Amino acid sequence: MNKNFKKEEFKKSVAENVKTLYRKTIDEATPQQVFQAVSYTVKDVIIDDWLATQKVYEKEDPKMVYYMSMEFLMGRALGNNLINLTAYEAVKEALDEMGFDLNMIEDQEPDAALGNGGLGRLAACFLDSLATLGYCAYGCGIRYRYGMFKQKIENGYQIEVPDNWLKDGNPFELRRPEYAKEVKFGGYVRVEYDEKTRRNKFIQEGYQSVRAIPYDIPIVGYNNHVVNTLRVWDAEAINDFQLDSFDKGDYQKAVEQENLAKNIVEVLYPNDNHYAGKELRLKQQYFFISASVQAAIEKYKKKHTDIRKFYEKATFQLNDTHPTVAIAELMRILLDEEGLEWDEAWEVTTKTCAYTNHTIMAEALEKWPIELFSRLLPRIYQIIEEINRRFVNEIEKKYPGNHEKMRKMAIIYDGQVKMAHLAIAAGYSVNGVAQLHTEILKNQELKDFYQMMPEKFNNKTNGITQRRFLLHANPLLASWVTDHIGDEWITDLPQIAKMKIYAEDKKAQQEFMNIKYQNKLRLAKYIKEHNGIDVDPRSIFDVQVKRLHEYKRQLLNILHVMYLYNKIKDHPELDFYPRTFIFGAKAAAGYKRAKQTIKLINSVGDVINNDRSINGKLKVVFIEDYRVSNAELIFAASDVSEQISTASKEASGTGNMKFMLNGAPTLGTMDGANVEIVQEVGEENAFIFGLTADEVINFENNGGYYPMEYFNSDQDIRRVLMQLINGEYSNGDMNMFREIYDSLLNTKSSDRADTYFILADFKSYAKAQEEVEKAYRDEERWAKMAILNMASSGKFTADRTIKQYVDEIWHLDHVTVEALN
Ligand code: 26M
Repeated sequence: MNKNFKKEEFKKSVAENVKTLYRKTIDEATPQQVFQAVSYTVKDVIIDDWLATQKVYEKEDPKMVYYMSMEFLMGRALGNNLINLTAYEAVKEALDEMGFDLNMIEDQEPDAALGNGGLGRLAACFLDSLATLGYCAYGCGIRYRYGMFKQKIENGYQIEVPDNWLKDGNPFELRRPEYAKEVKFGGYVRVEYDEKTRRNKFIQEGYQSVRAIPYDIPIVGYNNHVVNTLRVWDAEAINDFQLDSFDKGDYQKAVEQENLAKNIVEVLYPNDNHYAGKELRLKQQYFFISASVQAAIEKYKKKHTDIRKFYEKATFQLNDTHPTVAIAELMRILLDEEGLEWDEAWEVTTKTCAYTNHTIMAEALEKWPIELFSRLLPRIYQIIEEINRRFVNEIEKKYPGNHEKMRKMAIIYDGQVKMAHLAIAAGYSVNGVAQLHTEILKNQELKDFYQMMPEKFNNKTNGITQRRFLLHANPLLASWVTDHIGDEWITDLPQIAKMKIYAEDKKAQQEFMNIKYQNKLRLAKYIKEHNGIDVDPRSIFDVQVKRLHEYKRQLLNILHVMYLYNKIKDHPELDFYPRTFIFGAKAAAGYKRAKQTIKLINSVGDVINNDRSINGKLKVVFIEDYRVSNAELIFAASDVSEQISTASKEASGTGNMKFMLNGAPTLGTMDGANVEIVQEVGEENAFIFGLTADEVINFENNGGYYPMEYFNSDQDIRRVLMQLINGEYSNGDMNMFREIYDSLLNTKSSDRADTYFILADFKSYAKAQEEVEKAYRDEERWAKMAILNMASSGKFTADRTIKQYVDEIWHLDHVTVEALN
């Protein structure tokens, strides 16, 4: 418990804040106002540690990592900050005494949803681990005015509602206008010979520019006084409207710059694993990268004179290719502003930048048309051309006369700038995010690059923070674990293995199942409030929550629900164990098939949930607006973790780890980190089915997959598919789900039907689901499995992942911070 939290002082400070912020007494304040007041009080405490941390960094000058990411899916800050300050219980008590419930106050905070899904949430978990482990780290990102859209379900369809998350202000952020940077777009490059240096000078002219203003958000380490910084950039116009400007050209330009600034940070692109090639997206990328790289160089130069050693004190981790323009921006500053020679600048850059790959989905690869790229970033484009020229020379040297290699590996080819190729050519490290994924990168997707530069490639299996996803999300289970093995698991998750000895202990099994039941009641209440659906907390909570994507196969799940429903209707006498299928998923706004799948899930739910004849044995719930804050409730209450992607397609997955930590066995394919989960917990404690990655890749490369054969030869499959087009779930509308049906069977387009092997895996999935039911009926067996899952989750802490990044890639210095007083 944090000793800086004196209850009486805390209460006084909250009351004081309500007064100065809202001119109200505490009993007149709305819950939102109390949230704000409490947050400002907490921020006060954080600020002292934040200052102390910066002092230590000043003095010790450790090597630091800049984690560059278009996305940071932070979720709520208040509860997490209290947890990491070890002040949660004290504040809960203090608020109780004031007549407020901390949970209710936490619920006033909007999620900071500056991310889509896995990639953005991973960045958030990494920041938590970096601070907790005592490493100097900056998150660099964009302060989107609107984050991930809020999802409403109307008539079964997804409606996107803007996420105005800043409307009541963000109490934890700090605006830092004194560190503003200018970022330039467009215009042209004038080359001028400089007699003095005997070098060409490159001068960008006729450009538009915006002012990047940083906002700093504190990242509190767990119980160690370390507070790091997430720096997100806002955009402002440089020449605030000159109303007296009679120069028409100037006036026009002022308006344009105003608009540029306003548009750049307006909204997060809500695409997940899909690249659309939008100009504004490239503007966003260069905007925050240019500002971040300028700031990093400026910070280095405060203490150091030799820019050629920049990489000794700083490293840039590029979260996928989205921030890859950092490579060229660093080159630009080193060449044009610091006056280095090409080779010197290249050495610094290639020792500074490292790249993480998060996907093998072809449609996610960023390839910018050179017309767009060179128009928006003329100097950056020149630099990339030169990087490409030299890289192509390297390829030619290594593979003389092999035009094929050049064609496949060049950074600029076919009129496009290929960002992954740039990241690999210039990065000193290329990592995948789970063992299987890294092997696929090395042997399939990035084979040519691996053969040429094998030393760059490495794996860093993802992880999650147990502070948010167990300690905060599941207080009952967290206390139970602490009561048995002490609290060291909070910063040393592998210690949770000590719980293995309780897996067969009857009393412990009952306690575990009871905690799960309490959490299921909590979720059932949420579902009742939000969906109006009654769910039976004694039924199996079978949960699939993640972005909606065809490769994740929510469709396989709902088709199986349709199959079960048929079975129950045909055989009412069957002893069917009650199940609640819970879905949560946002579809990218323009992703038609994904949106149809949401409609299908809701339509199936409507029919099944309202069929009195099945006695509530089957329920289907679609949780609206799945996001970090309700995810915390959901993981804690889950019995079964659905991780059913087409093998080879899910790079890692991290939700799988959150379920495991909360004692939900995996029902899944041998994909991504599922493979390692099974390694840790044992096959007998997971439900594995489906094609392997090798089998999928083999079909993809050599053909031979014919989904129609399953349709022809399997009555159950045929019946379910026919129900997509016979109006069964659409009030007689035979067209509503026709496209889904076609996608599984018809090869109208050039694509193979059933791209994601749903029919191939259907029967083995159904079989695995039967195994789940059988296991669940045996309560002792189930409790044992669940406890073993939780107790085997030690590997999947982001603390381990970050240690590996530090030891094998970044080589950061460790710091410790003492409390100020
Ligand atoms: C690209 C272009 C334009 C707009 C948006 C994008 C884009 C945004 C997010 C592309 C991909 C994005 O995220 C991909 C992602 O979340 N990948 C997931 O990363 C996780 C963390 O490594 C893995 O666990 C998941 O398996 C992987 O799907």
